Amino acid sequence: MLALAAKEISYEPRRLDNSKREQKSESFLSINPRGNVPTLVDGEITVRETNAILAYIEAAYPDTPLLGANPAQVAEIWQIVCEADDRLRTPIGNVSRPIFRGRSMELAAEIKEFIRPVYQELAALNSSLDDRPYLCGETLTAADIVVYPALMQLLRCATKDGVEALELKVAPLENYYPNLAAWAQRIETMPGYIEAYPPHWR
Ligand SMILES: N[C@@H](CCC(=O)N[C@@H](CS)C(=O)NCC(=O)O)C(=O)O
Repeated sequence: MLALAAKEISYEPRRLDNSKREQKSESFLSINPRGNVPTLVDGEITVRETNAILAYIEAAYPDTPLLGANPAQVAEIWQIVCEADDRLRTPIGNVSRPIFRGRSMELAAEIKEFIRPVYQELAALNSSLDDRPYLCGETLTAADIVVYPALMQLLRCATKDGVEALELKVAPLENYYPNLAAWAQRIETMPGYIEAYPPHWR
């Protein structure tokens, strides 16, 4: 949704409530047999997988490029997008899952272990913003679009009631990673941001 907002393409959001198993309903499985989100439906085309969706949007709507305007940019952006999968999205999922399931105290030691490699990535991303407003330069790209929700997921779980005791050392973001905090604010002022932010994340 952030990518569509950045390209100023209108869309109709559909939220599926996983707690009601809506992702596994017959009607959704007929669209995406894996029953996961995000899933994009554009006319006759259906695409699943975040990165495939980003690539499709770029190919179908090339104005306002998000995956680079020259080979060097393409390489830099894809590098961050791919690394974000392994080094941010997966470990942050491991940190947030037990917290969102209310098991933060019971699994405190594991959570602290899972978050360790994330600190290193966040420090590197924070430094990369010393001399640029966005992760790959002067404009928003898919790199920002992939990293931002992962970071929000981490902040949402780090600020959940009762989780302060774990001392996850990420919130408030400006205390730990000031460049990332300023960068997040930049993203949050873009047109279409509010509509793209999932309502159940508020
Ligand atoms: N690699 C996929 C991961 C998709 C994914 O795991 N989505 C989660 C929500 S963030 C989901 O739908 N989980 C429910 C399920 O897989 O049953 C992507 O990037 O799109």
